[in-house]
Amino acid sequence: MKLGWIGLGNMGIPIVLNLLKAGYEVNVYNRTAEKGKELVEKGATQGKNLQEIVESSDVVFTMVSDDAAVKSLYLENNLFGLAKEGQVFIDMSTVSPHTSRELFAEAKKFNAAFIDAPVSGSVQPAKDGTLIVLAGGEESAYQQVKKLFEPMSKMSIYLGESSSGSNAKLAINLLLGITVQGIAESVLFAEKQGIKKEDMLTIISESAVGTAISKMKTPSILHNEYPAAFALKHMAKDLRLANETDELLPIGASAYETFQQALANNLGDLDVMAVIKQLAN
Ligand code: NA7
Repeated sequence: MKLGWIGLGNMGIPIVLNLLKAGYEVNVYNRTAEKGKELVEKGATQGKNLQEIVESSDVVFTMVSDDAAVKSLYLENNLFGLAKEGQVFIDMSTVSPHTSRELFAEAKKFNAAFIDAPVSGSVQPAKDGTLIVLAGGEESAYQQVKKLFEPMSKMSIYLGESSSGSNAKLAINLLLGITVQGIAESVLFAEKQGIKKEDMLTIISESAVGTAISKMKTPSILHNEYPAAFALKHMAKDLRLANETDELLPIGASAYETFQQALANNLGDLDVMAVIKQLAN
């Protein structure tokens, strides 16, 4: 199966590397072409334009930043208009469920299939091939392509009609945002009561509410350094998309507010855990 891949950001590059390692032929494209260099060295081909990607591929993946980027690809550049009968397009970007449904309907007009398949997991799981793929769309299309998710993930899950993947992604990242804010609040509260950060972080990680995330973020909090593993701006985006559904419950609504404030305070390019800087203010 020949694959086309559009979008070589922090997530796209390691995922394509895993597809290449698994033996797939991948033709890549990125708005900023230089980012394809490493992949070409590892065996990918690089398409000159979007048309070349769609025409040379059986299945086309997109993984770009947000709704505007996805719409620019699919609608302004009319990707589906270039499609072969029955061609499958998989969007792995995190976008609003509304956008996923809009693109599903657009694909239908051109007899193409569209799957929303965002992932749970950031750059390290992308490198390790241990993402979780959350898929929505027609089940027959999912069955046709689900093997392609194996090199990049520990599991893929078909969740139902179009936008189910996007909805599940917002739900899991809602929990991530709440959890990260919760860790920050616990540490800051404890500190105010005279408990050392390192002691509190040990207690959290060893307790019943200790999670992979609390262990993973402990060094950052201790050193007060937040290089982005998952950028705060992406979390702020995901919480904004969840908020746009008007269905956030109290803690989620509060996390939404906190992350928007952190974004306004220029913390967006730091790691999601830098929300602690916002709360410490
Ligand atoms: P990055 O590292 O910020 O990369 C974003 C990618 O999206 C990058 O390839 C960009 O191309 C591309 N992009 C952004 N806007 C456009 C437009 N308008 N047209 C075409 N391509 C565009 O994001 P991640 O890889 O970390 O994340 C990808 C998704 O997964 C995102 O939805 C996250 O929330 C989860 P560039 O290199 O700037 O030319």
